[in-house]
Amino acid sequence: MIYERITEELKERFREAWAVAVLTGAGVSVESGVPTFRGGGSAPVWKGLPVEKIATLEMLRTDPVTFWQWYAYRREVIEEAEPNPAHRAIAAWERHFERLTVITQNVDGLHQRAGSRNVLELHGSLWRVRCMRCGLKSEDRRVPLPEIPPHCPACGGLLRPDVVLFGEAVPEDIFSQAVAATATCDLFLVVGTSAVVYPAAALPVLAKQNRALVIEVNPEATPVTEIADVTLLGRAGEILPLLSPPENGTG
Ligand code: BV8
Ligand code: ZN
Repeated sequence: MIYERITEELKERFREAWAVAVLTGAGVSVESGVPTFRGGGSAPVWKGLPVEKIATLEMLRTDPVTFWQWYAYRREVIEEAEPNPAHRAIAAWERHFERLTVITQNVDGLHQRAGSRNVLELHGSLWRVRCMRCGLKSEDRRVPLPEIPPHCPACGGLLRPDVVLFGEAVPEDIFSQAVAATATCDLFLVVGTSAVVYPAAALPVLAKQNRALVIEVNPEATPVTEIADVTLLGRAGEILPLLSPPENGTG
């Protein structure tokens, strides 16, 4: 059901929720200046390559320079980015609801920077790297990187971002926590995702099956729109603050 605006009844139902899960995608970071991946289709993200091509092990192996140029570029953009009102609204909601779980497909760390504490990073983090030879995993916030592609300080092996590339499994423990939060929430928000990437895109369906109230926030319709109870067409940075319960808990 596509709503053009937020009704008092919707705000009431939102406020009354007990356990909330929020699935976010690249759209929640657009107003922080971080580009999305598809813009509705399968837009090229780097040198004419779509994300499905460049965010793969095959690309990392065959052309590590191009692969890492894209990730280095994103690290530079994200380092400059600030959490926007959408990230901050979601962080504030942690104080209002009994339980709130952020399930994000984003690797930018902006939810944590906005103050969210309960964040499940389904696709990993751009700020962690992993050595492909010795497996050493570490936080790496160097911008710019000293070399492209970067190498392991311990063994000199090739580093990769600690993200889930296409064809790789989402970490089992993280995904099972996301499934548990989705299956037990009474309010499921889907914010800023084109909902085409699995297994994340299966979560709104699971929320619906568990009879949660499913609210989508996106300027465009997506596959979730068909199953959502309410789709609020608009930008997350504008809409989420309007949904927020009053901070002082009254009303
Ligand atoms: C796997 C890397 C198997 C990190 C990414 C069925 C079942 C299982 C798998 C598949 C399946 N069918 C196909 C697959 C394969 C594949 C897949 O889903 N392909 C798709 C394209 C069809 N899935 C996988 O490969 C997954 N792995 O299944 O492995 C396996 C299983 C067991 C054991 C071994 C192997 C891995 C998926 C993760 C891939 N990695 N990224 C990184 O560098 O970021 S996914 C990539 O797309 C991004 O990371 C991003 O997280 C993700 C989703 O994109 P969105 O976040 O939705 O962004 P997008 O640009 O698409 O949309 C933005 C939206 O925002 C738009 O709707 C726009 O309207 C909206 N918007 C714009 N402005 C605003 C806004 N919204 C609000 N406010 C605004 N202002
Ligand atoms: Zn190493």
